[in-house]
Amino acid sequence: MPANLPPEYFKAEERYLQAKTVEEKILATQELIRIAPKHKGTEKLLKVLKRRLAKLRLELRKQQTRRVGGGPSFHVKKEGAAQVALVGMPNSGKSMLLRRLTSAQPEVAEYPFTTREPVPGMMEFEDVQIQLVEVPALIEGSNRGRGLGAQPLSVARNADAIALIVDASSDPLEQMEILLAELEKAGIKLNQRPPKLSIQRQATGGIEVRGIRMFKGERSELKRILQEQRIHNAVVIIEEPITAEELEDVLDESSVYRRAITIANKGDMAGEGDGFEKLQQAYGGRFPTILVSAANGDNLAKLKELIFESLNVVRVYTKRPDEEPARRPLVLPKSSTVLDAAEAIHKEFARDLKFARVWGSTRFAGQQVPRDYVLRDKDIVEIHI
Ligand SMILES: Nc1nc2c(ncn2[C@@H]2O[C@H](COP(=O)(O)OP(=O)(O)OP(=O)(O)O)[C@@H](O)[C@H]2O)c(=O)[nH]1
Ligand SMILES: [Mg+2]
Repeated sequence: MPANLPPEYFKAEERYLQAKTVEEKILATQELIRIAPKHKGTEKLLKVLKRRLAKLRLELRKQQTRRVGGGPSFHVKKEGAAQVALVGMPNSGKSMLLRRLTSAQPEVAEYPFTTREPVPGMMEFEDVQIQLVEVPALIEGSNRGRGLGAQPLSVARNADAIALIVDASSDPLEQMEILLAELEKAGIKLNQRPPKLSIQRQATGGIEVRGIRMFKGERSELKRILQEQRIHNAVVIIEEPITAEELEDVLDESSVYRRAITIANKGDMAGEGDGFEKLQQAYGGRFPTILVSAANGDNLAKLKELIFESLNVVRVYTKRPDEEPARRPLVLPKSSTVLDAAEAIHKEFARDLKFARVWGSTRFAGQQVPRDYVLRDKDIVEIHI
């Protein structure tokens, strides 16, 4: 069967051939996979592309480990409780914000692309440290190598959460649309969650599927997708409706799911009708949005709080019986249990855990709780082994 590839496909292929870095090759290959029509005639092609993508990812991982401690790199080593990428178009004020929120001192200037490499800085929020990284500017077409190329996107992809920065004084809605389109093309999904699905690999027994009714496609297609990922023996549990495409996305890791907020900067210059309201209306439901000014400091305390909230974590102070609680909290994903906290300290702690006492979210101070007790922000937990 002929593949009937659309003209965009050949353009993307050209970009792949021109790509100089592994990151750019990855993005181009992802785009090829997205563009290629999905039918019998393109099955082989898709297989080749996916294999190429897997190889490129491996290469990138190797490069990144090699680069640690080496020369200049786009990969920013994570420090602190989490890494948040500041992503925006040129001149939106990313550097000025970073200077305000951390002790980093990137150059601030009125010409575009002042920042050409990612700049990390540590933000203190109460008793946690959150790493912010200014990502070099995105523009329409970054994904295809325009502007500073696709490397900024790979930095964003690597962060734990994303802050979208727009200039509130010049059509923030349009900037937002461009940013979202670029991130989407790079497979970065914001404030969405991956479909609920679990795959338990087995040594033998072929493929067993539970919840097949929720797969919106042919059974043979499901098999093909699993085989392409070299999954031959597994129990697949589908817990909510999923299409073939979504399944492919989840499996080939081309999609990452990140939490995100919107920071509308230059609030000092934004007048009525400059578009902040429209931005709120269009995207406020999907992204917590805040109007700030890096120049005069407006709303920055609130912003720090919003950044912390965007991480969806809790702080937990562990203690031993008859001792004071730790000064620095453990930072754990929301809905972590006592057992998760014990595990974060040490594997053995988790293994030997008998019970815990909690101060904070419990009805009584120091109440005894079981190991599956869900901890809340600022709980103190005393582990008994
Ligand atoms: N009025 C006003 N100007 C700002 C604010 N934040 C930044 N600027 C100005 O906007 C320009 C760009 O600021 P930068 O912080 O360099 O912007 P950037 O997003 O880092 O730019 P690139 O690194 O080039 O992508 C500078 O002239 C800043 O003085 C703000 O809150 N209010
Ligand atoms: Mg900058």
